[in-house]
Amino acid sequence: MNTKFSFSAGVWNLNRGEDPFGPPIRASIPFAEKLQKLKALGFDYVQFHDDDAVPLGVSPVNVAAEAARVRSLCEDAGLGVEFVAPRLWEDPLFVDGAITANDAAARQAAMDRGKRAVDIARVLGTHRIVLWPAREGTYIREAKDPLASFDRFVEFLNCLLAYDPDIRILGEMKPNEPMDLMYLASTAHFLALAARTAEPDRVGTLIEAAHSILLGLDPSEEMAFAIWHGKLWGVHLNDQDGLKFDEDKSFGSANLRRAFNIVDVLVNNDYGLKGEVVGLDVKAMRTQPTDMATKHLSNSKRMFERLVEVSVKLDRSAINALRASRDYEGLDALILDALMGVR
Ligand code: 3MF
Ligand code: MG
Repeated sequence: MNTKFSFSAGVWNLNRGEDPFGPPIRASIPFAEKLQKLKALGFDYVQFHDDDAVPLGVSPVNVAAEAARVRSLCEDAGLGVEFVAPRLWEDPLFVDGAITANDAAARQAAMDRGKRAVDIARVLGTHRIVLWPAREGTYIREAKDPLASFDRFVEFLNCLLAYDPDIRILGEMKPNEPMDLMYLASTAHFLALAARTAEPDRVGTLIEAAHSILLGLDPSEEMAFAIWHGKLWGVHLNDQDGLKFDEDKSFGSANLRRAFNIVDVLVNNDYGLKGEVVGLDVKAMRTQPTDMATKHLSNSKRMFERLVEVSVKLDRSAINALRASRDYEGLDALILDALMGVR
């Protein structure tokens, strides 16, 4: 049982509140100030997209120096870097996807971009490369050849694995948005594909709660399956109110019991003991003004910590007895009482 956790968040989790239907409504927070805010909230690590750390305009010869500057800013703030994620969805060249694009030039650009992310990660001091394959799917089923797409995924992963023998790749799978039909919609799909790469032991997963929910799955079950494979190397905790757009609500905000089950599976399976971090991928509500737009992070972290306490206090022998007697109504009441602070 592990009850000591490290926390992280992405620099994008302190954003200006823009959404697909409206512009930014908060002032942008300078980078160094974001780091200070995260530290003050009790975070230990920060997460980056490649271009959050080193903007694309920086010429290749200066990438390492710029990444080193960012690393010292993080160190000065007392934060480590959890991971770097190549942003393979914004460049107009990636309009049809990057890894699975039909255009060979786009696929080549994706590999170059992936290597650049690895270069940056090396300087920032992390081995973790997170891959959210945002546009690797289709709007209409007939647009791409699925089998060729799976081959292209393997080719992309093998390319990065060969480029740096120390990196680990963490697939962060999501079933839809921005694409209608996403390839490798679930963690299980990605793990099955990982087994076909040149080095399966270096390919694992980061599971985002909202993504599992969008898939119609319970996040704690997906996490348990990845843990069973020894491949839950990261999490993005948040919440999601049903099958809508990707809401990234504060952890526990929509469904406390579902949040509890996530915490319980992490606590009881030693998540964190090998350096795994509790990442929070949460967005402040668009209504929050700048000075109040950190509560989504503090609330999520506090909810996680309170649910750890609930998990630790649970009477496991009572649970085992209820399981043995198949009294699942009794078990249901025990869990709800624990969440209400009654027992
Ligand atoms: C999308 C996400 C992303 C990823 C991030 C790192 C912007 O639903 O969750 O957040 O977490 O790109 O891979
Ligand atoms: Mg995420």
